[in-house]
Amino acid sequence: MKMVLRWFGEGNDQVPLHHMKQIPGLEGVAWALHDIPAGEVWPLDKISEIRKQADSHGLNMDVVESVNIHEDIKLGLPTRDKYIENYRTTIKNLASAGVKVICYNFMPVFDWVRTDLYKEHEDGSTSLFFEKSIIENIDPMKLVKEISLNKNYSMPGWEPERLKYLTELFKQYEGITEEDLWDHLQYFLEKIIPIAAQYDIKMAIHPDDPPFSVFGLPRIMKNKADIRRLLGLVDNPYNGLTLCSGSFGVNADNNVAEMVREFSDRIHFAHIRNAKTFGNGDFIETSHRTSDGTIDIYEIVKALHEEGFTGYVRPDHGRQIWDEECRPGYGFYDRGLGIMYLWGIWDSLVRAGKETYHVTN
Ligand code: DNO
Ligand code: MN
Repeated sequence: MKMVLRWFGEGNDQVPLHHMKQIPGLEGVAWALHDIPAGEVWPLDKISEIRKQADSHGLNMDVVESVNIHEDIKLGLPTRDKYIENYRTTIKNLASAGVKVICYNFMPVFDWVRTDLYKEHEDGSTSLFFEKSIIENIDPMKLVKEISLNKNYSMPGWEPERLKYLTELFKQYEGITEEDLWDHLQYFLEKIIPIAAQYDIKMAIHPDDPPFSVFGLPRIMKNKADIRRLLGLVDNPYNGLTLCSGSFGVNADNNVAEMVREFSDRIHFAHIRNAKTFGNGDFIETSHRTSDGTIDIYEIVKALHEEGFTGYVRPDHGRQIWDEECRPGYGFYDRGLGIMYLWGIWDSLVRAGKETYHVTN
């Protein structure tokens, strides 16, 4: 596996690249042009600027996370063709900088959703927390108002500049079913995958986080059956998956290690993180260690190893520890610890494999 770390860009990330480079075995960054609005073309000069920054620190920029999809594409509006054309141009531009994988998601309106960004653990660390009953009882429009008053909420999708569009967006999604969303995803992929294949960039959809509907919005990337359907929409290796253990794994019916075994040849990128579930839909993100959460990280890494996985991996969200100032979910210290845990499992599997080989041969 090739280890990368999410990087929000110079001036936008609290961690300088030279610190990232000090993490053992880190090969690259999963980056994005966060200032380019969804739907617009990513310009070549900005991409080559990233190339220079990454190169000068000996890191690759093979993985982009994410090129976000304009809502008109998810909604299936006539204007989608223009945005899809822009997406195709962005793919070509990214190919010229050597990008290999594009992670994206097809979640309406929001990316990940949580109810507390700083939930305290017994040891004083904090992490992202999801309380299902709160989400079920929230009137999203009321929340929009509250956030507009106290501009202090930093979850993806709820950015202050986006609040004024949220009311309208919710209206637009009224009557859009999961089947509609599938049709819109198929339409998108049929236009995108041929160009991705031509330019040798693998598309890797990220699952819904959490893997169930929120605020009555349709969500279609929640479990094994959904992945099978996705891969069949356009049956081409360039149409693949970002296997996010923490997104799928908070539904106890999703056995993430089994998913790895079934879909390994179409997993282009893996996000690995743990969470502790409480059986009622609530969950809290924990350290990566298997015994700290409910998701069997050891089994997932073992499955990747046994499948001969050579794709990209990153530790996903981490806790906020050691009083670090960072964006929620993206503490450097805990993600660094996470990487070392993943390497620990991986290296011992590699070693055990070699030793077995010596014994039997
Ligand atoms: C959480 C993160 C996501 C991811 C996007 C990709 O699990 O990995 O926010 O970056 O969904 O589009
Ligand atoms: Mn993820």
